[in-house]
Amino acid sequence: MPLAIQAFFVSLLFFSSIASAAIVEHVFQVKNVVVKPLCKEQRIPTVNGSLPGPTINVREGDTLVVHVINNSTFSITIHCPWMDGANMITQCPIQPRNNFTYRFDITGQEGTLFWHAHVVNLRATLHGALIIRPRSGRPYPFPKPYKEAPLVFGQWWDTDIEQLNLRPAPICDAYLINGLAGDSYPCSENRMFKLKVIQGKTYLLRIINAALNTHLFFKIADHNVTVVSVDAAYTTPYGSDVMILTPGQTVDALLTADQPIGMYYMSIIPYLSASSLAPAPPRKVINSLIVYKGATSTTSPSRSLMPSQINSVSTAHRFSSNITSLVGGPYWTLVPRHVDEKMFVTMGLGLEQCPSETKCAGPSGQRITGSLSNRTFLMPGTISLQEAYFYNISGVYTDDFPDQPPIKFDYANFRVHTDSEKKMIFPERKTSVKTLKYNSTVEIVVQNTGIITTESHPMHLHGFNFYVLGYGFGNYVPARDAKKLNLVNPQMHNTVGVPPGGWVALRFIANNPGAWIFHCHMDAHLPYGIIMAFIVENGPTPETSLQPPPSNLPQCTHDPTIYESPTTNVGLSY
Ligand SMILES: [Cu+2]
Repeated sequence: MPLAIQAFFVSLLFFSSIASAAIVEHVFQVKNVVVKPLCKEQRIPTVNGSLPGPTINVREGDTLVVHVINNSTFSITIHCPWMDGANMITQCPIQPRNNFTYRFDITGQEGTLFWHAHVVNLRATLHGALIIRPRSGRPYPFPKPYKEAPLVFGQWWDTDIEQLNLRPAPICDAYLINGLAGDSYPCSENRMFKLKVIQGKTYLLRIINAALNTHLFFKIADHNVTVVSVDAAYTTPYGSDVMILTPGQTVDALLTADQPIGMYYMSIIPYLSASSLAPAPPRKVINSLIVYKGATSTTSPSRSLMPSQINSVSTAHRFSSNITSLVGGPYWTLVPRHVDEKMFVTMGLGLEQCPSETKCAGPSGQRITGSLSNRTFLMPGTISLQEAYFYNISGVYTDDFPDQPPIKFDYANFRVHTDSEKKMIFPERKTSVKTLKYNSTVEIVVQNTGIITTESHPMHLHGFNFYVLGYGFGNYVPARDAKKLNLVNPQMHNTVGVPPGGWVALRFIANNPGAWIFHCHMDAHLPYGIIMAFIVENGPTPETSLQPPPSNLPQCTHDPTIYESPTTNVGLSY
């Protein structure tokens, strides 16, 4: 069975009528090639034969055109109202031997994003950097770096990619930095990414966590970095010796080569916040290298002391909660004070009945699932959500996603005392959406539950950036926590890690008409259904209304086996 690949570009934010500075055109040939990051050769799908895939360089104001030619055995899609690439949300995937051209106006955003195939197995190898620089003549809001370097973190399974369509995904075999496993793994000791630097110069690292399922700490031996942008939104310069990136997050940071001439490890290590549910990969440090000009290779590189399991949660929280937006910087906007829609959404794992004659790996022999406000999202089967909305086709979804979970309980310290609490373990399976008026301000408090286990879930919203007004541990208590929210300089994100057993408060303006999903960016959790969708109604003008789909929008094949689980679909995402 061919797998459906979905290429989608995360969060195309604001569509404006400003004339484009340039048209940047790329051809993405999706084709299978043989690679050998560890000891065995593996055949993997790639874009243009490289892992990671090609870096796209644009300037703010440009139009990006990506011709996707699907020469693989997989089906594909990419993302913009009709090009969001969210499989079965805005379109059906591009089938093998078919093509589709995506067009995006890159406006109102600068920094680093990444394009990727959107579902479990294919994003593993189909991803790359999307770098948006200021339009010509406009400086960065920080000192100009001497050079720039993308650092793309990936996760590697030393197996046939088609074997990865499993639920849940097996433990990975390695992590890669710019496609290389480095000296922590067999057969790859001498293949390590090396960044050559000149003492005294400053470099802009464009760091992307393209791993499917793992938050990663990143640290450079003996060097501090200054974070200047997260998720392509400028930050107040923030000095740190360590950073955390959830799957899907990006960080731009300045590194000054201010140490004695030598070699220094740049390392990542997984941050595993779940308390014991799934077997964890061995905690191993994965290395790349900074090599100063003039360094001799006879001395061994300096190592970083990576966060240990014990202090990981506090280290991750310190980094995430200290990032603030660059007030008055490019594209900075005031936080809207008036809120039209207030939502309190519980998020976490749950169970569903194990089908008869099947063995399920979850607690009590059941199958693990997940939910938002006790609803497990059921992907539409035969037509995308956006087409169902646009053509007014009934029976595809219900417009009843609730503003509150069905009951109040001790969310973070879940224990079953009552029958209704027991029901919280077995969420309802439904394709339900919340409809928003154009330009309404939405506040969402996402509350992590302790059902099954607490874990940091990186929640990602398509179509919008959101302000992160606050993070906390335990239950969100409005009377106590609402007044502590940061309405002055909250950082904008498209992906945010909800602390294990804690909460985040988000706000966004629904100014992009269409169907948009809000989901956990750990691909292993997509089939769990930790997803919901918004439908943003049209605004008052044609420019603020959802346009008809392009005539060549890929159609569904009506082969339900392709769509029954989002794990079979991948998106190129930015
Ligand atoms: Cu998750």
